This record gives sequence, C-alpha cells and structure tokens, in this order.
Amino acid sequence: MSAAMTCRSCEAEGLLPFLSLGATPLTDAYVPLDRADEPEARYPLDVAFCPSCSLVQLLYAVPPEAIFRDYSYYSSFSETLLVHSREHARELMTSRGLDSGSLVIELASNDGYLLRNFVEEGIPVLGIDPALGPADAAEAIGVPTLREFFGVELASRLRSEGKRADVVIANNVLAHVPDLNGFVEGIATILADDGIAEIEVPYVRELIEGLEFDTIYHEHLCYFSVTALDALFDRHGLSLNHVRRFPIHGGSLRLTVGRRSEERDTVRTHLADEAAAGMDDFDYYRGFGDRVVEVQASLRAMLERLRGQGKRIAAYGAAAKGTILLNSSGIGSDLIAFVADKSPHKQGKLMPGVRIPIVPPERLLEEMPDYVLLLAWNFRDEIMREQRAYLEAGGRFIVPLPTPVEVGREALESVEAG
Ligand code: DWN
Repeated sequence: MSAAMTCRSCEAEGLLPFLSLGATPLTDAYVPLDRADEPEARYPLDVAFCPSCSLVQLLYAVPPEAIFRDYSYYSSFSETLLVHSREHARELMTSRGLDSGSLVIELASNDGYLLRNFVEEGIPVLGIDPALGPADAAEAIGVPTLREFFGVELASRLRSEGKRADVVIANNVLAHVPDLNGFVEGIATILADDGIAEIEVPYVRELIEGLEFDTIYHEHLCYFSVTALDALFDRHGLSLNHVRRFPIHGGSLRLTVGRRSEERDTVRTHLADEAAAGMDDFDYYRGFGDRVVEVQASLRAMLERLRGQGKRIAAYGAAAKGTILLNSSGIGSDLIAFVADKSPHKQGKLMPGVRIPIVPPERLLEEMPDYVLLLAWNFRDEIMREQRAYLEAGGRFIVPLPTPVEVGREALESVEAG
C-alpha cells in the first residue's frame, strides 16, 4: 500500500485532505462464514483535493491485485444498468456505423453486460478484465475476455498484434486505476486513427452536492470533474469532445474522447459551470466532512429510535457503498438483522467489517422486517418495483442519502410510472 504525496494526474505536490473515513475494510471483500472469527485487513480512507488540476483523489492506494482478482461484483444484477448499457451499445452501433469489420474493446468488461449487445449483432469485440469470476461469466455468453489489468504495456502488445479499436468503452474503471496516466496513454495507443473512446465515471459534483460519501472507497482512487478530466486527456494527445450526464450510479458523466479536437460546446459549458460553482477551489470541498458526520449521526439516531420502539430493521443491496455507509456510520448487527441481495456471489457471506449476514431477497417477505435500509439507493426505483409485495404488505424503506427518509407503498405509484 502506498501513500500518494503527489497528484495521480498532474503529479503536483500539496494535496489538500478534506475527509477521512478511517481505517476501513475492502468493500467487496465479503466474509465467508468459516472465516467469521478472523480479523480482516483495514486501510486508511482519506480523500484530498489537488489545487493544481482539481482532481479529488484518495491518499492511499491498495494494490489492485488485492481487490479485483477475486471480485464479487457482477454488473448484470441490475436491470437498470443492463437497459442503460443496451441503449449505449445501440447508439454506438448507429453513430459509428459498426459492422463485422469493426472492433469494440471494453476495459473492465466484467460479466459481458455491455459487449453482449455487440456480439448479438455480429460485431467483433474484446473484453479486458482482471476479475476472474466475471470474466468466466462473460466467456460463457460468448464475450471473449482477456483476464488482465489494462495499461500501456498491454495496449502496446495489442497494437503490435494489429488490434486497434474503432470504439473503446471504459465504464466505471477510470477511477479505479492507480496508474491513471498509463491507463489513458494505453487508450491512446489502442485507439484507431478515427476511433473514439466513450468513458463513464461518477461525477464528483453529484457526490459532493448529493452527499454520496458512501461511494468513496478503496476501489475508487479518483473522483472526477470535467476540469480535471479535460487536462488529463489533453496530456496524452487526446481531446475531450463531448460530455453528457446520466443518473446511473448516483450521477455519472459519459465522456466522448477522440484524437482530433471537435466542437466542444458541452465541454465548455461544463467547464464554465464548474468554475462558477468554484469546483476548482478547495473551499468547495472544505465543509464536506462536517456534512458527512452529520448525516451519519442522523441516520444512526433514526435507526436507534426505531429499534428502541421494538421495530425490526433489515437492509437491501450488499453493495460496496453499503459497506462504507454501515462501517463508517457505526451501524452494525445490533441495528440491522440481515442484508438482502440478489447476487449468489454474495449470499451466504457477511458484510465486511460489520459482519451482517447477506441473504436472498425472499427473506424480506418471509420475515417482514418493519423497515429496510436501502444501501443500493442508486437503484431505488428498480428495487422498490421488485419489492412491491413487501411494500404492499406494509413494509417501509429508509433511503439514507442525502438525508434519511422513509418511503412506503405510497411511493409505488411514482416508481411504477418510472
Ligand atoms: O464502481 C463500481 C460500481 C459501478 O459498482 C464498483 N467499484 C463496485 C460497484 O459498486 P456497488 O457495489 O456499490 O454497486 P451497485 O451496483 O450499486 O450494487 C448494487 C447491489 O445490489 C449489487 O450487489 C446487486 C444488488 N441488487 C439487488 O440485489 N437487487 C441490485 C438490484 C438493482 C436489485 O434489484
């Protein structure tokens, strides 16, 4: 584990810390029952701002091998994400005129959740993902996958093999790589001369203004603004040409990057908006830590009050962000009976740190807890639709952020309308 004293992007010194979530277990290191009594590794989780290029980043990097090889996150367990990805793929097929002579390379292709759409249309693809389980699942549905970490070395090898991508896709991975510059240089290396890269990252503005502190964890080394991204791509001879916002994962940016600069209206608009909001100044981040402490305390107080009234509380979504919310807020098995999750890769294990058991979602109707804390709040509507029977039977969800609120069957109408 290494402490970064210089910026991961521009390498300037003088990073300014503004939040510490303390020594925290790895979010996706779900604990098997037979290791329930063993201690687990914890790592500092401190966040800082770079006054030189505005990049928000973690001060400590856990070796990626320790996180992503034995990885239990499978993207296909969310219909919302599958629909989002299918629409993205179809749009690219049309806008780039992709056919059997094209090549689409996805970095962090996971279980094939996105590339499957191109395979179904006979468009050649290559997935790259070090996570062994998800890569097996991808290959099982016909998505060829290299089980490797992407960087300049692998990119040079692929290029020497004649593999140049018409489209490079990199969703929810740019924030995860310790060697940020090497990763972007790698993209520049494998991109065809007239190729484009489409990259999705969570937007730091939504994180700060939506108080999404639980999306801060060791897998996410960087938290991006358009200001920080524009400088990063420019440094590697790439041009950020287009920016779009999507609600997925608490608010994300989709970036379109190419070799040549094109009209950059949406980029200029975001750069101006960010400057107007002061996002290139430390003051914008200064008070975030205090707001986090407040919401942690109010959520814990709410759960303690309900338990004090004899109410039974469970949780939904054994998400990485759930590990952070529970551990950093001091919410343990004294307050939460179990965590329900669809993924068989997580069921039967314990949440890291707080060691709350993870069970199949059917347990909600079977046991009818009075309340369910929604840890996977980013899929609120999908989960409420799925849990209609529980809500109609009188169960209630607690949506924790930006301030904890209760929702019950009265909210189903708006959810169904979508
Ligand atoms: O960057 C990352 C983001 C994109 O995904 C990764 N580093 C890790 C992961 O973060 P997360 O675990 O917080 O992601 P999700 O997608 O919010 O996790 C949702 C969890 O909820 C999954 O375990 C699946 C589960 N789920 C479920 O049980 N029923 C999800 C839905 C939609 C459902 O209906």
